[in-house]
Amino acid sequence: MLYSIIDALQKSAIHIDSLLKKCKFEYLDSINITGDNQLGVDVEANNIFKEALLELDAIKGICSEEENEAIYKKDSNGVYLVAFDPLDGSSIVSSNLSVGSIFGIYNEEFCAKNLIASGYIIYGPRLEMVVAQDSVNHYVYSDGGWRNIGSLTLNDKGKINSPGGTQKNWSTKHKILIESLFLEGYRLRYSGGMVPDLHNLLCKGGGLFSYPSTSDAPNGKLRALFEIFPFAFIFEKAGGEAIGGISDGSGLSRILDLKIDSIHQSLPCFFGSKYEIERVKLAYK
Ligand code: P6P
Repeated sequence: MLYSIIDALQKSAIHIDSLLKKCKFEYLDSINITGDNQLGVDVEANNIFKEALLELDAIKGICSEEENEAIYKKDSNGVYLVAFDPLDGSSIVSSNLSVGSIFGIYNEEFCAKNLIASGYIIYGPRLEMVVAQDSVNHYVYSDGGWRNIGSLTLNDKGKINSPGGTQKNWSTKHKILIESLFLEGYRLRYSGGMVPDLHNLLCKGGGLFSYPSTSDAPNGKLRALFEIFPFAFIFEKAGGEAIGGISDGSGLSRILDLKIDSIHQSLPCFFGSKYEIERVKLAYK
């Protein structure tokens, strides 16, 4: 049953990749529920995933960054729910930087503990897809077909520091943490696209990606259900860790233990190799 979902996502990816090559990057008058401006291709990508998924018997419902509410099928025998960000990073697509789609497959309920598989598609020089279940499988689309090119794993310690958020709005402890990694020789790799930035960590053995609580975004910016939970699942399956939430003095929590109150809720988040996540835990204790 999961195969039919992955197959639908792979077919959608090919369609969206060809859309992106058509350079349709005009902004619409609309904004989505989290206040992001919408490109025409954002809405088209959303419709492609929505149609492809809702026609599957396995699907009970979906929710999308571009939809105000979750959509549940009437009289469905399906048990799977898919939460997706149809085109993440569309603000950088006009600069011809890589962007992506993110998805999480939930069993019966949209909550972290019911996440059974997740992944992303990256629209870059190559069209690629990563799917995590028991392991993290890496696929490339070439010569008209998807090919499994291996699995992605994280070293216990990496070399990349990928710090998100407006730096002047970082807390002092966050500034000290990020600076301390650079002083240890970590390399700055940050494009402003969550998918390519996290894919880079997964391909290059690890490090730290952070989007913390900031004075202008106390709950962070990235959305739990269709961005953070899927990547937390991927990073844990790749041998790393993912922590976040609001540090109420007791420190940060494992992301996949967190509960959310609304489908568009954002969370402060940290994804990385074990050594770097340990440094975050100490900094935020
Ligand atoms: P900032 C893109 O708009 C996005 O949602 C993620 O893809 C990315 O990680 C983040 O925002 C970048 O945000 O505030 O660093 O520009």
